[in-house]
Amino acid sequence: MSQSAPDGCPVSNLDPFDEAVLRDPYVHHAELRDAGSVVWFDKYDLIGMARHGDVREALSNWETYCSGRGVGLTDFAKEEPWRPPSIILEADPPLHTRTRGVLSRALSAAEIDRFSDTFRQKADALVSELLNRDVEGIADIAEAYPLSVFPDAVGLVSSGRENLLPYGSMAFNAFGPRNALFEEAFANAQPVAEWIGAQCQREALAEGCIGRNVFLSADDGEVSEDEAALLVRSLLTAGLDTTVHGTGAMLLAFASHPDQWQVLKEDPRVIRNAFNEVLRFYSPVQTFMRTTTREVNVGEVILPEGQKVVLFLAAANRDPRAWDNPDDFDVRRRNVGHVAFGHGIHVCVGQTLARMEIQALIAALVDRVEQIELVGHPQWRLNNTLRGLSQIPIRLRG
Ligand code: OVM
Repeated sequence: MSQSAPDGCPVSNLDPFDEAVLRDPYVHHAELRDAGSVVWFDKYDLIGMARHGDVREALSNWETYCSGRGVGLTDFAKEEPWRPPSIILEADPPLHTRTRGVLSRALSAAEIDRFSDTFRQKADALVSELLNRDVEGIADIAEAYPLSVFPDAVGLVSSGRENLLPYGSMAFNAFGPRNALFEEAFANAQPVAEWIGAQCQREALAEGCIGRNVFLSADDGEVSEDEAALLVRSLLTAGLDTTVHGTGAMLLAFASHPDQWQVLKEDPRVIRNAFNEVLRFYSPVQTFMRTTTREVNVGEVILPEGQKVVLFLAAANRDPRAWDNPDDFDVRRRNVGHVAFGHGIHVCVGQTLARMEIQALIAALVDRVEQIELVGHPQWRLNNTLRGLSQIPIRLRG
């Protein structure tokens, strides 16, 4: 575009948001890792990092790699964001420290535990209903199950919940360039964003639920009423498409690795590690970006201040420098250190809820299902940030 690569920096002509790349990223991720610690994307004046060690370092060093200028391609210091910035995701300390504290409390293990029995009951009921039938794994499970538990846990009204997935799709596409995927996601943006905005108000949320409880921090004076509403917006943005993609990835992983399903059947204590392996292996959130706050040396290359850096979480999670046989899906492997939930001060604040949801579903499946059988071809659903399926025809063989 206009800038040029920093001295000594390998250059890539790849468009990481090209549909062919999003569909089949692995060969490109390997090339990026092998090119060096950093790579320059000519098309976007963008630096990329794909090695596990470098991605972890950038995620750890929030003072140098900030989030307040946005965690997508748009530099909030230079261009208008598509919506008022998130005050947790797209913020740095000290603001982030305050808002993170509020959502940490609303999403603490003690709060989330209250939903544990309900999640398991919903999962058991769904599995019973679908057992030994041909099912469309994404619509019937990966979307249906999170939609049956998450909106209730947040405290949303019933009508209009169909806006949640389109809004998540908008938000995650908006981290990328203004390409066809972005345009498609935003084709009907206004009514979707309007509904979301209305559900973020205190009065819209059921008493005692996670969303409403965010406003307890407004009562305490920790955040303003408007800030509490923005934090509920974060829950609604980040809480559903992610678990849908995580659930879809779980189905794909076990449908294509039946031996690994047998490991779970034999020892359900492996479920937690297995879900981490699903996340490492598929990385539903493929990338997040940062912006440098100062000049910084990465190996031999000097990045200037104000440089956008895309962190390839998915590439880090399969970096052979960090993992033995990274392309093997192995539910027993030691997978701590994967960056599918990020790392550092911005590491997913909702992961306890996400884990409880999906592990309850896996446990229900392990109880009743001998094999998750693939009975047709999975179809990818492309998004500038998320990688997942639109369809996976399966049979839950009991
Ligand atoms: C937010 C948020 C947080 C995490 C992920 C995300 C769209 C959004 O605070 O709105 O993805």
